[in-house]
Amino acid sequence: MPLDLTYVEPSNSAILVIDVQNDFVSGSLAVRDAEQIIDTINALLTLPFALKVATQDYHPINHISFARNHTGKKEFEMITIFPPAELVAKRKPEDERPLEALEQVLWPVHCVQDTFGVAFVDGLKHEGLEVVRKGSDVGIECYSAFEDPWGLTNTGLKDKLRNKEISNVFVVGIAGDYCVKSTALDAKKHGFRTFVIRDAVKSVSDEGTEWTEMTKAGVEIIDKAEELLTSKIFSQ
Ligand code: VGL
Ligand code: ZN
Repeated sequence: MPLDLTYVEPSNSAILVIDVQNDFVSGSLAVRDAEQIIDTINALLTLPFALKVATQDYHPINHISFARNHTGKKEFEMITIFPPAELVAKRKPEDERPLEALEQVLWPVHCVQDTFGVAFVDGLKHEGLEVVRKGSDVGIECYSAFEDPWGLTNTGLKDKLRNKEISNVFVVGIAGDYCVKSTALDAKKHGFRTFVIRDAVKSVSDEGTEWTEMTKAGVEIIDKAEELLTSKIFSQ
C-alpha cells in the first residue's frame, strides 16, 4: 500500500526512538543485527518532527524482570507477576482497569541504571532528544514508553505529546516484539495515529507475529524509512 500521510505534518508529528542502548545492541540482551538500524534512525532524526524522544529501559539492579533475582529460575523462563500492592493502594478509586496477574519473561540482567549497558549506543545521534525512562520501579515490568501494563505508573510521555499537540507518532528502535510493540499499541490506544517503520526496528524473535498484532490494532506499518525520507511532507 502506498504511504498515506493525509493530515500528517511535521508540526503535529513525533518520533519515538525506543531503547537504542548498549545492552540491546552489543550487551547482555543484544538483539541480532540491531546495529544495522542506527544509520536509518539517524537519517529519520534529521526530519523536522515537532518532538523527538529517545527512551531508555532503566532498571534498578534488583528488578523483577531479571532471572538472577528469582531463586531457581533461569533466563527466558516465565513467571507470574502481580500488581504491587503499594501501587494498587494509591490508585484512583475511579480507575477500573483490570489488575490481572501477568506472565513475565525473565531476562538476563540488562539496562541497569548508571552502567555502560544503559547508555545510548555511541553512533546514535541523540543530542537534543527528550529522554524518557521506563522500568525504574523494582516490582513492575514496563515495556511501553507510556505506562506499565496495569496503568499504575506512567512516564509522562502522553502529556509531553499532548502539550506539543502531537497527533501522529512514528515509532522505531528495539525490540520490535517487546518495547516497540507495547509503545505502538499504547500510542494507538491513547488516540494517536501510530506508524512503525519496519526497517528501523529489530526484534528478539524472528517469528514476526508483532507485525500482525500491531496491524490488527490499527497501527500503520511503513516498510521502509526511505518512504518517509523522500516524502514531500517531510523532506521539504
Ligand atoms: C526490552 C526486554 C526487556 C525492550 C526491555 O526494550 O524491548 N526487552 N526489557
Ligand atoms: Zn528491560
